[in-house]
Amino acid sequence: TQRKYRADYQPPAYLIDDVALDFDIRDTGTRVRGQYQVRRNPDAAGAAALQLDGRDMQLHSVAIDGRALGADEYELGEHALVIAAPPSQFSLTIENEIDPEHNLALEGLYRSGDILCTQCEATGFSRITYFPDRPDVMSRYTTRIEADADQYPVLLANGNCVESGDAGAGRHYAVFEDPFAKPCYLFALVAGDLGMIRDSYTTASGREVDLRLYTEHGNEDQCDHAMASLKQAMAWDEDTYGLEYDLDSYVTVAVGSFNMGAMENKGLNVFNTACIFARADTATDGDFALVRDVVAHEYFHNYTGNRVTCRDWFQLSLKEGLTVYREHQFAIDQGSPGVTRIGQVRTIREVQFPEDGGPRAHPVRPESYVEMNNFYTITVYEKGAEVIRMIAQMAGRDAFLRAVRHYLDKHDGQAVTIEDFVVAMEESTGLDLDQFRRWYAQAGTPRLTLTTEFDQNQLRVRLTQSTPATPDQSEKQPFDIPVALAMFDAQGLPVGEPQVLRLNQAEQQWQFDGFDAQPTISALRGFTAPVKLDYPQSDAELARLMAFDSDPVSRWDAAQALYLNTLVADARARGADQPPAAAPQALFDAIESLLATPPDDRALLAEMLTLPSETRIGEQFDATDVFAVNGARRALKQEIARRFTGLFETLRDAHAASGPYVFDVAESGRRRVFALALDYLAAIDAPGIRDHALAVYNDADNMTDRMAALGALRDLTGDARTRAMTDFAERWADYPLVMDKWLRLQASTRRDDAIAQVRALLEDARFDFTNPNRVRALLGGFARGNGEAFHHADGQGYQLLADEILRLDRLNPQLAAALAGLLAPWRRYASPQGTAMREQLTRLAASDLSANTGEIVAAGLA
Ligand code: DPP
Ligand code: ZN
Repeated sequence: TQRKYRADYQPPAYLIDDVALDFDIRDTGTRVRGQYQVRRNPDAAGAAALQLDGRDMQLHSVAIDGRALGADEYELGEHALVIAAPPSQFSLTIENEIDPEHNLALEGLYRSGDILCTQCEATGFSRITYFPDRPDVMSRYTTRIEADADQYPVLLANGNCVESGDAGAGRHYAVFEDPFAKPCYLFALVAGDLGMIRDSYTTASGREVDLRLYTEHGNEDQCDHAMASLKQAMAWDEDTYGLEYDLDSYVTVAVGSFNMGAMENKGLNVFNTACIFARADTATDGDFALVRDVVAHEYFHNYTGNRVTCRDWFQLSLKEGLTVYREHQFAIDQGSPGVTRIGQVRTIREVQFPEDGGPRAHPVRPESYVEMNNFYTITVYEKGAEVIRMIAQMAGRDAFLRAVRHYLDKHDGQAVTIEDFVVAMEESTGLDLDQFRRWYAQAGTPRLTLTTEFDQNQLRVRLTQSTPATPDQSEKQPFDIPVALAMFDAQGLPVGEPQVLRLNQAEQQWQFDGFDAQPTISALRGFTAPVKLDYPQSDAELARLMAFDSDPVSRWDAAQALYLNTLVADARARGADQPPAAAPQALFDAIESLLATPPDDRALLAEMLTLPSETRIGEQFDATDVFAVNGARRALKQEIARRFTGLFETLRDAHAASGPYVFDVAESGRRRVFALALDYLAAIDAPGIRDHALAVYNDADNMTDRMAALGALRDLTGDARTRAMTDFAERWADYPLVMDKWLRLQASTRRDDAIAQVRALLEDARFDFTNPNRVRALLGGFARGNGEAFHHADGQGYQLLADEILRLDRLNPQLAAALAGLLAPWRRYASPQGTAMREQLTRLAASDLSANTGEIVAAGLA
């Protein structure tokens, strides 16, 4: 495998206008016959060889215009079939055989339970047949599927079913035509014995769209929320962007084994069941929101991704950044905008910033890769969405929506680049995005400092920026950064209008006049840019913003800063073996007044009372001392719980369920406060909390409250925990996704023998190494959710993870590589942890690794 560079892009030498695929599905293997109408690309210069990508399959024949080629007329390698000098226009026929039954990589055609399904993005199509597996070759597809009628009563492919019938010998067939030209990564095929729910949607212009959602029989009653979400998303895209669905049917299939969350194949989405199933008793509020947002995300891809797609994979953020942004706005419009935005900000800070500050830092538009699957990252997706959000903020809402329409109209049916998108934005909005483009090109999180001077009724605000070096980029140019700012007086009343400062040099200064007294500044309000802001504010100022700031994100952020001041000081003291640093009275006063006059939005209250995560605290250090950080966080949580025990009990009782489960903003906010109160009380093992939590567990009519109870009991010893956990495992034994919650809880339980516990679960019949959801629940739950065991000083947690990465890499390299990413940022950890992590990376590097995992390990060791 070779490293590919963005700068090396060449247009395809040949284009394929029409593709006819024929799948003959048998127990012993699937035969694929592809017929392609090929022509020389008039825009391509240079060599005229036709390169067809393909791997892990058996080639039967190659024919040009009906004439079979001899083995000396093409070159067959491990990853490609090359025809040196074909005619300038011809019909190419390829016959080959694949083995979906043994495809555990979950790319190409594979089996998930009773279902045969495909996953082609990024380059899975070349595991189905020989084809130019690149998104800038767009073709119209006709797909014929033939299979056993009993085993596979349902046959599906992209587009409209134009023919179906009996194929003799107990077999049947169906033919599909997709009228839209598409890249092969959007191809999909499904065959199985499936249950279905059905609905319909009438578009703004009055067209009727048939909506179907398939899943294995018996799960239909977990699909209603996904279907309702799809209709919400369709309406939202019409109302917001004026975009109407363009086919007669929209089909979704949920499968249990899937590497990603979901896939936006044209007209035939394939989803991980984890992003479809949601029933009150099996799914939490968080699951309901996830399903809603992923369903919307894949739907939004129909325009931003499918109608206008990427020229090459370096441009992935063209479709993902924009679609995540659209998904974010959709989620915000579903209610509780502030809290929804807080969740987005948390993801950037807790997941994207660590990536951007670690060995895998890369620009939103990467310059090179070995394995594309390693670049479906939080940077390409979420930072990419923040970049779009900055453009939208600079343009203003209506101008931005118009600009997106201009982009889609201009490039409809094309495979384009991020540069094309930015040009379209400039053309339509009139913005000058010349310097702004650096957000796509430079990796790393800009660090801003803000300082003020107040003198004679005049305020001077000084901002500086600098961006640390990242792999392959030592020098950084200044970014163009919108920094929103508001000011408040001592009573918390706004002074003047909120401003958006545009910081585009290394250092800039602004002057504001006419103050009676020095105002309190609320900076980077709403998180207007994905940057770290260093602006030391006094506890009193933070408490004031926490109480009065009109922006909920800023109120929450002020609370976070107040907590962080204490937590960082305490972690620093603990790391240096000094006595713990105590929290200031201002912090407890702020909590007290928050509890006395809580915001109407209950979810905001819960957010404001939640301490920054260990990751966020760790981010404040060059090298994290995990135990000092965990110790500081636990101590502050317990101190808050001790001081406010009575108030938390009141809060809990006032927020207990009083009727049947409903998923909406008010009710899920109430449940969050309830769970938070339980969690604080459990942190000090408050009298009666165990029995109370067990009663909540037993009486709940929904999974959100059940998980709140289990979460509270998780680290407590004794009978209540055992009874609840045992009941849970019995009750949900037949629900794999619910059992993932159980695996995750077990793996994240703080106990001395946590590692032995995880090793035992790896052998448990309820675990399945070939299923990515199980692996993420158990190993992800352990490595991300059980810091003290994973980072145990003896290094056994790292060794366990490395053992499993090696085992998994032979089955599912994509998933193994994702797990290896947990060891790669070893430099971010103080020793002995950092050194022990590196040892496991070195051990991995000495093994025979897949290209996927090899790339991650090499980056970690570089
Ligand atoms: N399925 C993934 C997503 O929608 C990759 N396209 O983001
Ligand atoms: Zn996407």
